[in-house]
Amino acid sequence: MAFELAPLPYANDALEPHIDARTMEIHHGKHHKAYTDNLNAALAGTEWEGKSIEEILSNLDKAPADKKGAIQNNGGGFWNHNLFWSILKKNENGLPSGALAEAINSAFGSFDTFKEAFSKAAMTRFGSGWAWLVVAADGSLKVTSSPNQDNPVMTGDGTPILGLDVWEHAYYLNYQNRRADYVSGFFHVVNWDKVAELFEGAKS
Ligand code: MN3
Repeated sequence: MAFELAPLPYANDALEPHIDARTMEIHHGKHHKAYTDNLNAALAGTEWEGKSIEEILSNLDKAPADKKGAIQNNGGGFWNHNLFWSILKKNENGLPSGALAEAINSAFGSFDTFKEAFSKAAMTRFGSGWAWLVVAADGSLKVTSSPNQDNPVMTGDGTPILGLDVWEHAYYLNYQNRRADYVSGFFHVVNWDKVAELFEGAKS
């Protein structure tokens, strides 16, 4: 069973003005679709066909040598964007609440300090990559970043519950070179209820 590109769970313009409709259309319909198609092509005819994406990403060292690069890049791209679409929603300046808010305060001191650390991870990732909030094996929250389409599932650094795509394709139409403005806009479109749900799932 090949991997499938799921439809966006909202309209292309649902995140405007922070993420524009045209960017969403191309990002999902072209970029994410290409990762999905290329992942399927790389897996076709290998013994990895039919494995879950998490199983694939956490066992890349066992991938067929001639396919490893394609599986890593496109498998990461497939997984990362699935997470990304799921945690986006206009939040009207809403903040995390409940157990997630407590865990953020406990790990970072305050929401603002967390936001600063996450924004710094997004800003200092040179070139293309992602910033992450992960639940580490001991249950604690950590901010990290990775290059290209790599992610913490591959490295065993924890379970991502929030991810920000800082590839230029994610913001260039609307923000051009102003990554800082894109990162700042991102905090208006984080679906904290979904992040809280992922947080609960990662702990159990
Ligand atoms: Mn992308």
